[in-house]
Amino acid sequence: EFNITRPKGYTVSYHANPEMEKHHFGQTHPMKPWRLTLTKSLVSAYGMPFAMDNYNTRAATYEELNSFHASDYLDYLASAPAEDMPRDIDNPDKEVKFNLGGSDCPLFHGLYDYCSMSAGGSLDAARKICNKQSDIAIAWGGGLHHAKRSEASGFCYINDIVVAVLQLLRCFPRVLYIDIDVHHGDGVEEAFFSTDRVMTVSFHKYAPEVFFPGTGGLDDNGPKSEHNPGAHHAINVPLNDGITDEQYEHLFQTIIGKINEVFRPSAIALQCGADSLAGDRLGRFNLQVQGHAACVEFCKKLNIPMIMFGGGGYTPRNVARAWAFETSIAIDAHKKIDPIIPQHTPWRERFIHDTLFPTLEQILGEPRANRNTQKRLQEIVQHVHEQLRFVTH
Ligand code: V1S
Ligand code: CA
Ligand code: ZN
Repeated sequence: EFNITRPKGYTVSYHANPEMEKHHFGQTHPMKPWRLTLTKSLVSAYGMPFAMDNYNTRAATYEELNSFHASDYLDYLASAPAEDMPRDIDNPDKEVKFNLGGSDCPLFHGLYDYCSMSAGGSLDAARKICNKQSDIAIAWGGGLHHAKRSEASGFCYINDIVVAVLQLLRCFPRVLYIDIDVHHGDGVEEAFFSTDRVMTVSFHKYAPEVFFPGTGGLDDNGPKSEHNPGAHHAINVPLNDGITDEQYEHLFQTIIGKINEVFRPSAIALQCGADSLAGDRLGRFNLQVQGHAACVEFCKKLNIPMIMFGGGGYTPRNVARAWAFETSIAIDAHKKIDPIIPQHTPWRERFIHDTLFPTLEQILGEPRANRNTQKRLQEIVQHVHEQLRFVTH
């Protein structure tokens, strides 16, 4: 039934753990780990697992998480009582200090297991890339780019990306981090502020004060202190509401193409947050699955070992569409898969005429007004080119 075969000449690995998907942030919280189940079921319905090495992800160890995170933070995360448990009267300030227990980063049952499994998948992916057992490693359960060394932030508790990139740095001289989540990849940017071995690039909606996390302006390129090798190695692409596929693809290809020439990365870490799609519950862009996926395809064509992480994405069926289609790009099957979603998937029973590429009217809702002028996008490209003049390798 499926004519999906292993790609010729390279290996793709898929890292997931069905246990992760059973965790709940709470009824009204936008982050729904079951979107990972939906993604996996769509990937399987298309027969894609036949074309990849499939690994059941383990939990990262305390020592592995400790490669980036502070011990007192990890200790508290491991022991923190769930929301409905009695509070620890000896530690009233710890939740505040670590930004835990608010509405963005609630303390839920199994939190530590959830975090360590997310990081375990990303770390396994990095190890497969390091020892050349895979050329593209997929970890949709990772991509939690806001977590800091000693602080949870924006639905992220453990920064699996930083942990994975630290692993990549053991085997590769330079790593390029690219972030297409609608939010600024602040945690990853900050973690590598003082090294020239990692260049971070985030495309995001930017409106300080009103849109989370409020950082990532065009001029924020890493601390410009005199002896900081990391200066000019943080690239930010601040965008307005309603950006289209055409504009985004052009911007992405121009900027990433140039960075590839100048920085010459030996590995790529690509955060594929799907909240940059049109119709996302938190996002503001007009990207279609095709436009989002074009970024993945562009990176793949650079022929550099790559990890693909998940991230945000709050309209679960669109998240599954994007990540399943991007998995098909990784295995080079995207030109032959049928856009009509196959029979036998749980969702096909309810949505008989569903396709991978819904038209705006079908599901994504009214497009947003596009607030991105060509003039502004040109200025952004210009500024990035100026930053890259400082980069020599
Ligand atoms: N935008 C947004 C948003 N929505 C929520 C939220 C809504 C309902 C809930 F029950 C709980 C939280 N929080 C936010 C943002 C955080 C966005 C994180 C994005 C994560 C990622 O996609 O980049 C990667 C996985 N938080 C805020 O805007 C902060 C507040 C300032 C306002 C909202 N309240 C709930 C908390 C404080
Ligand atoms: Ca981003
Ligand atoms: Zn996001």
